[in-house]
Amino acid sequence: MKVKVALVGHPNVGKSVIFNNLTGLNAVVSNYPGTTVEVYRGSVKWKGHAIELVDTPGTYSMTPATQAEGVTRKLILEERPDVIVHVVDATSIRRHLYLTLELLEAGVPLVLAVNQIDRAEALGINISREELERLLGVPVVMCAAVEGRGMEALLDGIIEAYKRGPPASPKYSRDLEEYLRLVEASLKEGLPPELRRFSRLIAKHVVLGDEEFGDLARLVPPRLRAELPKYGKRLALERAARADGIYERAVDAGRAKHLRLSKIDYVSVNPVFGVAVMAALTLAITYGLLGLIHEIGHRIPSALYYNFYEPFVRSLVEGVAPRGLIHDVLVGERAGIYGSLGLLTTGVFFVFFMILPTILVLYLILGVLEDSGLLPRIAISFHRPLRRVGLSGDAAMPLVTGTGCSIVGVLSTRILRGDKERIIASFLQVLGIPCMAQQVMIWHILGRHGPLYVLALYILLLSVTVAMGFILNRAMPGESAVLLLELPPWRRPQLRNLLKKTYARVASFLRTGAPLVFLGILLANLAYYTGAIAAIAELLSPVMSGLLRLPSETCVALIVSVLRKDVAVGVLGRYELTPLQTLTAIAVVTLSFPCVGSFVILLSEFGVKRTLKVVALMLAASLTVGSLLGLLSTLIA
Ligand SMILES: Nc1nc2c(ncn2[C@@H]2O[C@H](COP(=O)(O)OP(=O)(O)OP(=O)(O)O)[C@@H](O)[C@H]2O)c(=O)[nH]1
Ligand SMILES: [Mg+2]
Repeated sequence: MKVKVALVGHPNVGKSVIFNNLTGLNAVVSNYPGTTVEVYRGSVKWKGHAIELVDTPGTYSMTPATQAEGVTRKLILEERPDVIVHVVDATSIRRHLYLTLELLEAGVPLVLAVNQIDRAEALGINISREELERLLGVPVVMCAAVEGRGMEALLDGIIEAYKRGPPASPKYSRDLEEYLRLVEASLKEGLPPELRRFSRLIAKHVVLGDEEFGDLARLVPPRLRAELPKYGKRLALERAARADGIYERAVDAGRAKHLRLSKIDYVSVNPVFGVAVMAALTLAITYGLLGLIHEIGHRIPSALYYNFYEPFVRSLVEGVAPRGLIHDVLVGERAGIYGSLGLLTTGVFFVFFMILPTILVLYLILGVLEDSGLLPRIAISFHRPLRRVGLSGDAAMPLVTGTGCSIVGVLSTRILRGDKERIIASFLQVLGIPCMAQQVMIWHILGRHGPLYVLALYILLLSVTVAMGFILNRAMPGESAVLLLELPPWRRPQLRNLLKKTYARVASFLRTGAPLVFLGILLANLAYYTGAIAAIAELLSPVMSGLLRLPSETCVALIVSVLRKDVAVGVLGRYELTPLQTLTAIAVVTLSFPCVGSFVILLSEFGVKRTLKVVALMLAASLTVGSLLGLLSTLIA
């Protein structure tokens, strides 16, 4: 028998850990709300049943406030799972039971998975499984997913719920139930056939004033419609009271050690001190560590490359094709990383000897930050400054994710409330936050002139990003963002999870990024080989040398930047540029367009029109900054 099961629940409760445990797959797990923003699917065989599991983005209620939450509701309504597993956090179960009731009322077989009982036990919180089962009328399973505890019981619970069929919906007071019945009856005809099964649930959403079903409210006869707000309030209050009642009876947290804020929490959420400490910390992480890792991650791989790899490959290729197109494409016409642009020399060096070792370490560090619970605390202290640019502290997580790769970062903006905040957060990261691979290159190319230039570049990019944020915040209609971030508990990062996550991220770079690196290098190489570069350079010369004060030929970096910005920065290594020119070129490359990967994701998330606006703004920013730096070059010279 095939059983389709959806894992649903608040963010950060452990849905993805359960999903991974059961399916053996690797959905990303992190200790902050909003890790999962897309639906993941997997399957498991259990006692003769083929269970198809769906991991969903965390949602606080069945009335979505964010894109990510919308994904979950859509899944429930449109895919109609056979069983819903509601995963809750045992240490804060009171806050979750409202959603349990909502899910019960959806009329889909339900299992309650009370997860993280290891923490609840440590805190002295006692939860009666039997009492919860009795009060809710659905199977209840206690688990500690990180320890693999309760997974078999969960599978049994799923099968049992499936066999039992839809649970009884909780009954509210008589007149409310009667009102709901009338509203349901008036809507039923107007519902598309596939939604009729959810007519009671949808009636409740109409009563609650859910915008998504606003059109349906018009089907309600005027006499009833006038009472919608009154009964909406009643429904919410009665549901909350019911949830509280269940909690009081099933949970004993009387002698629990309170989940107190630790000292560091006070520091990190303090508006003045917090920002200062956290800003320093953030800068230290991005700047200091990158510099340090550059040293360590660079020396050994470089030695290996120059002493063993390069001579070997070059002699091999020269034995087969001593010169000509094939020779130049594979190992470049000249020796040296930046002179050659060969696929087997420059390409392999960039990907395997330079970017790979560094991002490996950086992703490990990012993983520790994510899993410890530190990052969301940083996010909170950034709430006030971020408000100035139309964002909230919630946007800090997608922005941090964007320092890895903005493809992932833009997707993460789905956890934000409101379109305005989503667009600004996406735009700012494709504009001013270089991806990890590009940062590695920046250290190589600009770092040659000294770390101060790298710092200057970061400050410049930050200023442009902030300025753009100010402008967008003023120019775009929409309310200012509110902070609703939930602080996750402090946790000791688990090595296994760190390694898995890092592996997945690095593998994703190798799968989707690396081929583009090679393509970019090939493109640049052919541009030189065929002489096309001279023609393009002449065409672009008024901008390149006139405005930006760069050798016209560096336009190849701009062209390649459409594919990969790390390669674009790398190509600059070929030229004899002054430090200021290098800085100018990198700033222009960074600011000018999104790379092809980010472009595609912007298109799919925001559509053609808004994406083109983003590109136009980026070009404008890049030309402005480039010309100012060009002017500075002239003044200095
Ligand atoms: N102590 C403990 N930690 C757990 C348990 N289950 C999950 N965690 C931790 O809780 C955090 C969140 O886990 P995820 O699986 O990413 O949570 P999620 O529900 O998928 O969260 P979103 O994707 O944001 O909706 C991670 O740091 C996990 O290691 C558990 O049973 N015990
Ligand atoms: Mg998840």
